[in-house]
Amino acid sequence: METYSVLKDFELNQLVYNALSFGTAVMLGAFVYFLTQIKSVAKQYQSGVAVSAVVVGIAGYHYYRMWSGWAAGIVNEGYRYADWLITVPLLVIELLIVLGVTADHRKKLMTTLVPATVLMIGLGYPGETSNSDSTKWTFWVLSMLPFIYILLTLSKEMKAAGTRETGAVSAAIKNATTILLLTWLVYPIGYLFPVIFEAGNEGAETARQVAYTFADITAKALFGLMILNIAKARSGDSH
Ligand code: RET
Repeated sequence: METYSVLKDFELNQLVYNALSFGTAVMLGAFVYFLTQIKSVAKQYQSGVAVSAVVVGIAGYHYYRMWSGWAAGIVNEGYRYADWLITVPLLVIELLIVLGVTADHRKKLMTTLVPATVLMIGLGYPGETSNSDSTKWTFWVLSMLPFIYILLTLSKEMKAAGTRETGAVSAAIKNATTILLLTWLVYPIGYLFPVIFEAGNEGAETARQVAYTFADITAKALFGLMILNIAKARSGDSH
């Protein structure tokens, strides 16, 4: 049987293949775990944990498709961007549920933050799939505008929630803030690897795929655990 590989270098091709397989396994494992945890928190935070489960469930499907595509010698960035388009707004929503912002304020935040996430991902896609450095830079700059807005808004809300709360809740919010800010920064950097190194560089392509996979695992599964921590700490307070 003829085999196809995306990258000519066997080791690099295998590294990406393994990373995508690992991503699939972690997302599906996290999906099952979050499902078992929904009932472990107080009622008003259960939807936050449920959203975490939805996020890793959707990601598990997309990682499976990316991994099996890669195995067949095909790269389809559409899966990654479709995944982000659905899961990034959901991550913002799950965060706002457990931060304890008032319903009114949450609604207001969501009407600007959700469109901003859609804009950020939508503007990234044409650059990601282009081979031209100038096109990549143009869409990077455009996508950075909603990105900066989102990060500033979320870190302001998380900081406010961290000082509003005390003890375990405040500590759990601070941990989640650190994870969110650090991992989200990986994306605009990973996107630039093929621009920084010359186009078609296999090392750059490997680094981009591995960076995105690592960031996705952290931003979805590890962040989901942080959300669960906040919800559990809050449930302890109210019981
Ligand atoms: C792109 C394009 C280049 C500029 C920027 C980007 C940002 C992407 C981000 C993605 C976050 C994804 C998450 C997924 C987890 O489920 C689109 C790469 C700023 C921030 C958190």
